[in-house]
Amino acid sequence: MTLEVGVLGYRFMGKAHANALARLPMFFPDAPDVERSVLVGRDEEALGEAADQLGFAEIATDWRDVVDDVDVFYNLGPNHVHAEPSIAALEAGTPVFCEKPLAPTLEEAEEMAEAAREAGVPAGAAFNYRFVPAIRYAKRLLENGELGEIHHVRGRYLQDWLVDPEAPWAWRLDEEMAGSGVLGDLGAHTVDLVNFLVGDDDLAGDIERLSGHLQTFVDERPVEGSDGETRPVTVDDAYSAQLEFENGAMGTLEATRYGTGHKNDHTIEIQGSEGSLRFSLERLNELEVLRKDENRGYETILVTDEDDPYVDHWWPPGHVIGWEHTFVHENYEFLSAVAEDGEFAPSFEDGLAAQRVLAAIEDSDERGEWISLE
Ligand code: SOE
Repeated sequence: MTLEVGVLGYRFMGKAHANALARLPMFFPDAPDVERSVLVGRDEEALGEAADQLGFAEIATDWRDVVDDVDVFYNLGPNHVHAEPSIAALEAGTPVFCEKPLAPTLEEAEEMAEAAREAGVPAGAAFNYRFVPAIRYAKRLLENGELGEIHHVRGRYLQDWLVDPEAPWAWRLDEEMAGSGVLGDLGAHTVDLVNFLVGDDDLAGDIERLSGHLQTFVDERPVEGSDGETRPVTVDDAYSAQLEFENGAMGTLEATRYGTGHKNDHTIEIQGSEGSLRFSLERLNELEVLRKDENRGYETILVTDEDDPYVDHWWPPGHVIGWEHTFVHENYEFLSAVAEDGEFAPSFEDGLAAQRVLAAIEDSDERGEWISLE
């Protein structure tokens, strides 16, 4: 059986997922057969060019003509178009894979998760960093209890594309379209990784309460190609949060688009009673692990062996992989779940769980107090 995939969005994420779909038969021969069937967008000319480049058979300018017609619907559009098409697809019984954050607002994320529950078909949130081999390796160590009782979790995501006050306005800076700024764009990734890595009841458990702080450094930016026109920035440029987990562990999170010199620097650190670990996206083939009893500082583990997660699908041991491979891994898992009518994680429920944390951070910033999550 060949799964016909309809994809909404043909820019950055459209390309990342189209590349993943093209790689699957070559590197994951047990993946279901997939046809890049329809590419959806509004600008017919740009869409036609993108469809040729990304290998799609057809184009459509209205997602309504597509969601019922394909076997799988990918929603890779900007955040404000996540809810309506995804819900329509789910109501038509079509499995949906949606980019993060799940939605611009908590209300929409709740509606999407509800639609997924009712549809009973796979509904995936595309948190690609769960599919880094080193992150899977870290998860295995944590699940095996090798770090012991968890005390500290730190997540930091630094980019710098707004540090120049003249950097142009973009949809990601608009509350209507994006929902939030760096919080939803980068914070969502960190929150999801934290939930994934330590969220089990026998590790740190759920985030129970938090305090958050948001900041916008430049509140107006030039419109690219215009003659001096500007547009307001209506979202956060940076956020930080302090967390308390169910088991009493403490967490600190932050992200910024003003992290001068840092292009895509996502780091996670965890300290438990038996050891510590740290991961940096800039060195994604490595995991640093410190074991208390060995007392020799951090050991750098190259997660590039054939028995490491996903690695045997690629190159011989030691031949490193990169950012785009995480998309191949998540597409493999998601499409396999679709073909086998199985479960996929991160699901819309996981997307909603992250969204609850993001909303609480905003709420805490507005109210100037700690917020409890139910
Ligand atoms: C923003 O610059 C961005 O592209 C995010 O939207 C992605 O989710 C992140 O993986 C890289 O940075």
